[in-house]
Amino acid sequence: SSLRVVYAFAREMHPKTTDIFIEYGTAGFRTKANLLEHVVYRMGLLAVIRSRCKNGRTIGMMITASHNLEPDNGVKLIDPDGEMLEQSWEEIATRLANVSDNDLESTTEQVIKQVNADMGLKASVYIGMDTRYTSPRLAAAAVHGVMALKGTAKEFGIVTTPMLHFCVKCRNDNTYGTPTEEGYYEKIVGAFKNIRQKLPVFGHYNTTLHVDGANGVGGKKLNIIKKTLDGELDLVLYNLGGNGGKLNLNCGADYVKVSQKPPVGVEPVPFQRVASLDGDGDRIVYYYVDDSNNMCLLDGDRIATLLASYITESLKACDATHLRLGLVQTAYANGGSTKYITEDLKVPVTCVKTGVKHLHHAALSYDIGVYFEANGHGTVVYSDVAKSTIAKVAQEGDTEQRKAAQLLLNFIDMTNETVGDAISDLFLVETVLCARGHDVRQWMDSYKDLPCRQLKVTVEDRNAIKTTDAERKCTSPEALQGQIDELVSKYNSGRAFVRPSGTEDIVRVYAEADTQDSAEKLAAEVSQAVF
Ligand code: NG1
Ligand code: ZN
Repeated sequence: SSLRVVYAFAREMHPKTTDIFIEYGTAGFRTKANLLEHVVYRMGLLAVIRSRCKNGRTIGMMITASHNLEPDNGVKLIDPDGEMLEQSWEEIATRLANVSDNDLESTTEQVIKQVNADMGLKASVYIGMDTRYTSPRLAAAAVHGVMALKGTAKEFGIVTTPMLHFCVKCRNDNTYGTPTEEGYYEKIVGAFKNIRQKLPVFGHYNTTLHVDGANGVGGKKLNIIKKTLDGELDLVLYNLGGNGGKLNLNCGADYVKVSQKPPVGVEPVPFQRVASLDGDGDRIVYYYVDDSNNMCLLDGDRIATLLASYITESLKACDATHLRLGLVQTAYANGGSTKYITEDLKVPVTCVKTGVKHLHHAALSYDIGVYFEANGHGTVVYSDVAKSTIAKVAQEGDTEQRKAAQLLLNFIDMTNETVGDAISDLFLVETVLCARGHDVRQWMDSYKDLPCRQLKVTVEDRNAIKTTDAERKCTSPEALQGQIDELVSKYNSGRAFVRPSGTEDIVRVYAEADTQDSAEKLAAEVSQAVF
């Protein structure tokens, strides 16, 4: 059959050169770039099968390893509504990625049967990549995979991960926008410009924003956007990938969040507002240094509370408080933020397992769901009921209500609801700070974070660690949770947990306590217990 030729081609062009088992984890497949070519080719095959299962709707494939260093790369699939690949397909992806070249043909046939794909249908796959030097080669393997099963591949070249999610969503639902990079700017940046016409700059808000681009794609795209802004926001960009700057090395959102240090390349100026993106533009954290050069981090928890409190106020102004707003966090959320959300904002909180797909899913159960990982990955999702309610107020409310509702509609347009998006989140944060006339200190004043520390521990088999209760409790090895409880009990406001990373071959340890010293000590002691 013609498929025979396809599999022979795969063996020749994209052979499996490693026996190392690879798993579709928290963020797709991610490992050293030179171990990925056959995996990406096979994901091209799978994307076509998935598209046919979805009646020919478009599927996305993003080549990126996000915040990992340059030698790594990865691939993840995007479902038709712009969401992460449905969880039940992760096992299928893992199976297809790991079979030998000889078994690729029979396994592919099995998968097609299992998912009941009609291979006579058309299939469409959108492919994007980050700035890594290994990405073009992998994107080519993706195209080969798609073509092998007679799907149509469209390459977007270098785009942020959220831009590709956006384009996939638009392609399958044209009410959401135009499925191009320009369409993305039009909707998101356009909404920001609209809002700025309605909100005068006042108070302590300053239109200058400094941004660390992690030497990745996000900074490059902001550089394009910067040229279209007209005083609404003055972007000063750093770490754009030139001058030998290395991707994510001592810069970017993950570095800033985990090390709690400013990135290289950005001069620390007291109380200057800085945003730091990650390598593929789906995460953002803010920070400033105070006059004693202390690092003050405004992380994902901080962004989530800012957005949730602003939307709550807007709903009041629209007289639409019956819409249920909720916030979704993970175990990494700072205890200080959770307390503030429940006790002061009086917004319900759900805690779920690490990984945006879990947060996104939980957020959908509210009329308006705000979700953020502490590391700065998150967004807001609005149900159809929420959107139509607000749209109705914008038409039929009294003058003040109409004004508030129109502003909120622009705010919704500015939101990339498909997935956490550093660029969209940046505009959301800037809008709230501007609306309130706030600077970074006033933003920071809303609540106090508990001092915390995250550590990585290398162990022989990280998957020996099993967890439950949204990863806050450890069930295996059996004695470990008892040891952690005992260590935690020695500290005021102590909390700690461990879990195997889904993206690196390590175990992550998190600890918080009433002082930085105690948090450091607790994290070190728990690491000892793991090791
Ligand atoms: P792992 O490596 O599973 O902890 C990390 C982040 C996740 C998520 C993914 C994907 C932490 C503690 N973990 O997952 O939140 O963003 O990467 O990028 O930040
Ligand atoms: Zn990322």
